[in-house]
Amino acid sequence: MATRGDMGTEAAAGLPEPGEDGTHVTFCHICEAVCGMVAQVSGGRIAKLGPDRDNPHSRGHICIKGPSMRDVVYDPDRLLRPMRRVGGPSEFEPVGWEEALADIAARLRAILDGPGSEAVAAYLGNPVFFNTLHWPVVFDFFARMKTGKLFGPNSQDHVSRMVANNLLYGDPLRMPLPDLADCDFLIIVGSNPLVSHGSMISAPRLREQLDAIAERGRIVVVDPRRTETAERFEHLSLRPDTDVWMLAAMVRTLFDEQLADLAFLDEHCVGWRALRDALAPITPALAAERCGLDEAAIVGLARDFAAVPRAVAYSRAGICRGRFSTLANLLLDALNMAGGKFCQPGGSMFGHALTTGSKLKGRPPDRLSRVGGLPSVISFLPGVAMPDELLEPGVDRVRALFMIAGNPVLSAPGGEALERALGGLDLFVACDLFVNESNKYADYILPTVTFLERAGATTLTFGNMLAPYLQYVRPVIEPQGDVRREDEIFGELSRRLFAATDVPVGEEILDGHIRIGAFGNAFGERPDGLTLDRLKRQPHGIMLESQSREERKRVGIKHADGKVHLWGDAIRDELARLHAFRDDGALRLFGRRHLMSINSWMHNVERLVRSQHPTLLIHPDDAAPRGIATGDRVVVANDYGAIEVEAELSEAVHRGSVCYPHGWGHDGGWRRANGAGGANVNLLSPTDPAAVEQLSGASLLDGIDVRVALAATPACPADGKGET
Ligand SMILES: Nc1nc2c(c(=O)[nH]1)N[C@H]1C(S)=C(S)[C@@H](COP(=O)(O)OP(=O)(O)OC[C@H]3O[C@@H](n4cnc5c(=O)[nH]c(N)nc54)[C@H](O)[C@@H]3O)O[C@H]1N2
Ligand SMILES: Nc1nc2c(c(=O)[nH]1)N[C@H]1C(S)=C(S)[C@@H](COP(=O)(O)OP(=O)(O)OC[C@H]3O[C@@H](n4cnc5c(=O)[nH]c(N)nc54)[C@H](O)[C@@H]3O)O[C@H]1N2
Ligand code: SF4
Ligand SMILES: [Mo]
Repeated sequence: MATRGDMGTEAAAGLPEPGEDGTHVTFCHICEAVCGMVAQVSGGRIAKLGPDRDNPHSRGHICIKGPSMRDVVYDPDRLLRPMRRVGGPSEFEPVGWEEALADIAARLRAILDGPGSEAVAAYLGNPVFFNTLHWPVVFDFFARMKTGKLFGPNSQDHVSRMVANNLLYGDPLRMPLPDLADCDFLIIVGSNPLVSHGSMISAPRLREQLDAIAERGRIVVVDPRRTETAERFEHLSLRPDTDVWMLAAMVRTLFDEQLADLAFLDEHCVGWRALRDALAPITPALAAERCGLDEAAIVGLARDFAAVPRAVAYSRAGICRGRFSTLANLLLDALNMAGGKFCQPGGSMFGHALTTGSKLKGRPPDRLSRVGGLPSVISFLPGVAMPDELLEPGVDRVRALFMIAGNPVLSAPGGEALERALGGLDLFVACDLFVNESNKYADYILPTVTFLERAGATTLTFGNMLAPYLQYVRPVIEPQGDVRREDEIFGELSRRLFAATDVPVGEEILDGHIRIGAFGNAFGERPDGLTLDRLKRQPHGIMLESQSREERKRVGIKHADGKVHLWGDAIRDELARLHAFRDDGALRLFGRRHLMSINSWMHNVERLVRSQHPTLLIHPDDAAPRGIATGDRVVVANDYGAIEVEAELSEAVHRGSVCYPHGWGHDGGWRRANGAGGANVNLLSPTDPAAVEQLSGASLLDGIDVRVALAATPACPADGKGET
């Protein structure tokens, strides 16, 4: 088998059954690091969750959120029975599964027989995607219903990166990764891995890897806030949503100063001359003015980058939700290309594919939103289109919605309109662990298992692992109360509505993917290869042998000519739009994450939430003319909304910008979270489909123009949506 090193015995013998007393092996499904954990079970309950030191990938790394999942499992506010809404929002009473499923199936049948499948939509939230063994059943159900309207966090997360991938490599899902193990100079643009634990990179011991790079070379963090990562390494602070200028000027500098690797560009890329010529007007002086940076800093960074052979630029969420995010992501890769850093040791390269060419069955074809004509990307329509899709009259208006593991009222733009829309649906079914700010409008909330009550595999993040690693885990405990797994729920709905006899089985699909993939046994042709059965016999998971860079490049680039495309009409048009854009110098709002938060959930866990206190970070130079001091109540407002929050003066944020975390302002069925304060920052995010990047439909979440002023009367919420 293509495994690396001695990764434990090929036997799961002695491991307890789910719920049995003893030590269980699992991994944390909260973030992309997928850290190995062990669970002590006693009397059928999880007594403790801790690090799995025998996990060959994370080798004992976890953060505080992993063990805190125990508090989620046993949270007194957790839903343990199906709930039916009997009054206004949050007014639920328990109902039996049979009654709930029968009513849902009957009402869905009526909608499908009436307005039809265009009237049915689904919002699939972030945690669904970690449930890799069961999502095939969920997608299969929506495919049977011919649901073309899928929503999710995509447009609030990485959609622009995907559009850039598609332009560059011919496939939205082809993500280049930084080769940290061999890198001597890393530029991080818009990511805070010491807090987020990495995104589009799955590497649980990232901090060690970054420290090692800094030891042998340099790390420069480009960010409007001196983040935890910036603090540890070098920081270059810029005005939010201006990176596109800096990156363009850096690429231009490489060409201008004969630092670009032209032979490399000729070998790997097409269109580089057109890109070079188009970037000529973006001088470092112009970029410096736009970004609030020194010209010398931009030129110096470009020169230093070119001079180090093993160097790479990496970006994440911080440059994905702006006005020019597709172009910014594309230029970041162009910098790697022009520097000759692609497909080189210590440079950027695609990750490993478990299987090549396998498409998620049931994923609907891409389409445009009804209002605004924004595109879906990998089948997901943009968040800004969601309220209109539910509210705007027409035969194809959404009347029935499924929301699984999502909370768009807090996580997406247009929370207020969305609340109105959710309240007016004919049928709204949610699957969640809690009553949250979105599903409190549901007709039914079907309670589901946590990842500790279901089997799982580390396949979501496999393609982004710097060192490929695979693990399958069994449930640690039996499902609590009367909760069910998503595959049970949606398999049952498929049977009731469509008399389905061929509902997919997640483990069979995974086994097939493993077998036909690069590491698999090819159904016996490569007897040493991997099968799901073999994987199961190595409970701590296995490290797989890396494929060569050349092989990954060959498989990774989907353009017919096998080259990276650095030019095209879309890029030309985006550059024209950039040149026409005028920054009026308003205060710009951007976000931050906290180690003890995960998006809009886990705020009900006392030990996580008690030390958190969301504040609006504002630079003293911006606070002084407004008469704002730390602790003051301030109103943050723009044309889209207003929130009242607490101010905190901080020199860590770039002058002319303010920073506030998302996922706060709770008003759901989680009592501790409701009392945690904070406000829903996404009420300030533009909801007009014309106001977002048309190419990707990315929500504008970082770099929003706002006004900030002292609140007129303390404790009098602006627009009724302030902190409690
Ligand atoms: N503790 C914790 N970990 C998490 C999460 C969480 O909520 N909490 N969420 C998980 C999820 S879903 C994701 S997608 C990942 C995201 O992973 P990351 O992208 O690493 O995480 P963020 O903290 O969002 O980092 C974005 C950074 O971009 C900066 N930024 C904002 N605007 C700009 C800009 O215009 N230009 C530049 N250069 N930088 C900008 C912000 O200051 C921030 O430091 O994190 C995951 N991990
Ligand atoms: N302003 C601003 N907004 C942002 C971001 C930002 O940086 N700034 N980040 C965006 C990003 S990157 C993301 S990914 C989104 C996330 O946004 P969403 O995906 O909409 O929501 P989450 O906040 O992750 O909430 C997840 C819900 O799933 C439930 N849940 C947790 N585990 C499970 C499970 O195993 N099964 C089921 N059925 N339910 C479960 C939780 O109780 C919670 O109600 O937020 C986005 N919103
Ligand atoms: S870093 Fe992410 S995967 Fe690891 S324990 Fe923390 S939340 Fe879980
Ligand atoms: Mo995300």
